[in-house]
Amino acid sequence: MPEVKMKESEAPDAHFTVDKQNISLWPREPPPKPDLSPVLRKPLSLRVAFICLSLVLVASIVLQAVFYPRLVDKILDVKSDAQMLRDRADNISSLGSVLEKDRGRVEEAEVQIQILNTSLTRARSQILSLRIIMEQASAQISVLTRNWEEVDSLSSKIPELQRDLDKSSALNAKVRGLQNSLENVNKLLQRQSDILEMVSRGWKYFGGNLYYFSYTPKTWYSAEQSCISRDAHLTSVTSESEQEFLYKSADRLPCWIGLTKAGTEGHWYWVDGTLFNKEQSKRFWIPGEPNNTGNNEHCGNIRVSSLQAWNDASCDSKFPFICKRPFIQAIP
Ligand SMILES: [Ca+2]
Repeated sequence: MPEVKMKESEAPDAHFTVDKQNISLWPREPPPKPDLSPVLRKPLSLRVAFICLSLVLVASIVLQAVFYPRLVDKILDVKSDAQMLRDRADNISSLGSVLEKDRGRVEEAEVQIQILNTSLTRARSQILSLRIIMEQASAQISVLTRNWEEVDSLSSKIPELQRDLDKSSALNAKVRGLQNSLENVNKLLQRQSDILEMVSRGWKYFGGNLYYFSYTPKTWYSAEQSCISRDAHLTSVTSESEQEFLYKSADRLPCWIGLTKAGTEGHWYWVDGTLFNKEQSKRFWIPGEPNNTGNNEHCGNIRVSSLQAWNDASCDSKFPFICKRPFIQAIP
């Protein structure tokens, strides 16, 4: 220690000199710093370190004292926040399931929306169709309205038209009556014309039938063929007046008529299809006939000029013959 004091006392004082134009400050070299020994520096650094540690300790204690309650509060807050976050996480997971359900509902809603869109499209097309129909109906209503106006104007003329119509109806009735009369007259004229035309060709008219008297002798079968070629058959006889007409027209000549039993077992019949009435026909046979001479008399003729005129004869015999066909007026 005395050496240190001595060295501090031996340090030169500062002197300031002015030498002519030079100003100098001396000693020019700075005094050497005291060289503290490690022995002295070490305790000081320890104390400083100790003091620093103490200060840090005190500071930490103070800080703990000051901030501990706040820290505890913060921890509690953090815990409550964590609990809140956990609750929210639970809520989020429950929300996830809810969202999953909602997604299904949303998909169903989307399907229903598509169906609704399809329905709307159809409805829109139907509306368009209805609009077209409405326009057409409107046009038709316009036409009907114009027609109705015309009808309304014509309705005022109905009474006058009704009077004219009554007059014309009466006239029409008279005209129809005259037309019917004229038609009947025309039919009669046509009938007479047809009959006259047939008569001019050698036919005779009686009782609604036409008769053709052929005076060329033929066998019964050839006579029938000749009648068929005239669109007729050998005549049938169904009444006394017809019988009388025939025997008188035959002028006492024996003539074949359409009576035969050929092809049957003794049953007479008319070749033109008329039903043969055996009982009513008995009055037309010559007494004693039919006698079937030689078992070969299978055809009938008018032999005498009398109501009792029929005789059975051999079909191969040749006689004049009488054809008959119903008179059917030609349709004009
Ligand atoms: Ca006979």
